[in-house]
Amino acid sequence: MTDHAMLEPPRHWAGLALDRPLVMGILNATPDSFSDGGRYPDAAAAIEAGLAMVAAGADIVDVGGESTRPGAAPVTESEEIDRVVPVIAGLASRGVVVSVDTRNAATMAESLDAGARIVNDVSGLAHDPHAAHVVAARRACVVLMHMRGDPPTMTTLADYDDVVAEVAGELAGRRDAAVTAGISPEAIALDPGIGFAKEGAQNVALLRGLGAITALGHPVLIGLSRKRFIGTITGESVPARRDPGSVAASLVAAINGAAILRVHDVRGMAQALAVWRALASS
Ligand code: HH2
Repeated sequence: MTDHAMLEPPRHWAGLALDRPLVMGILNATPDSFSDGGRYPDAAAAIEAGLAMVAAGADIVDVGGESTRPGAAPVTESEEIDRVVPVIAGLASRGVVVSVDTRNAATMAESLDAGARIVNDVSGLAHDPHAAHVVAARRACVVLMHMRGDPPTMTTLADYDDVVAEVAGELAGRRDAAVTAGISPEAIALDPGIGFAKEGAQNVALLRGLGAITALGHPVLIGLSRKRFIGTITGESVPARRDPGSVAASLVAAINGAAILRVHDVRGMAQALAVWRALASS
């Protein structure tokens, strides 16, 4: 880790300049995501929603077809492909930078062929043995997220002596595996996986200790939007009402070095970042 601590922060990722934090809008083409499942009746409605996110300030639209909340119903790869590929094709053909939120190699391949530029894998390319090859062969960018186990088992695996050091070490291991599989280091972003095999205080420790992850030399993505720990802090039990707290926590993550913020409330996040940058530079 000492070597990586000396790396310069990356300046570009996925063709986007990293001179300011990027906003990634969440577009769940799922019937059962924890806060916004079942919102779009068809691909056309989801494409409209993605374009509205770009108009509101999204730099990237993250399209997902499988909910990763604990207890979510599993989907087959072909169902997942049917959900995401028409949406990705529609957005990419209009010039939108699209990421696909999937753990499955076949979905990655079809999505990249439909115009997605980024694979966002909550398993850090560990779930599907073919995934790293698909990303490497297509020279795609990838977000490697930290998780332990899988969504059904992860809540039992939040056992850490030093959550910041262990998550940084395990992420470095996923990064090394990706590079060994032929993925360029410049294509890789890292994500500590807020809420995935982490309990409330562990999420807070990771956001405070983000420097240990940015020191690995890759752009860091933070996805905390509407998650349970925001509910614990604010007392808000309805996920869709947690946007103000989510924007505040994401802004703190940006101040602590996060390069990409994955949020539902794109307009609120873009405004918060614009105000912070204007005040910080005056
Ligand atoms: N969180 C979720 C899904 N994908 N990807 C990254 N890189 N980081 C995250 O923190 C992350 C993620 C879970 O949130 P959401 O997509 O809103 O819900 P669901 O999994 O129920 O679709």
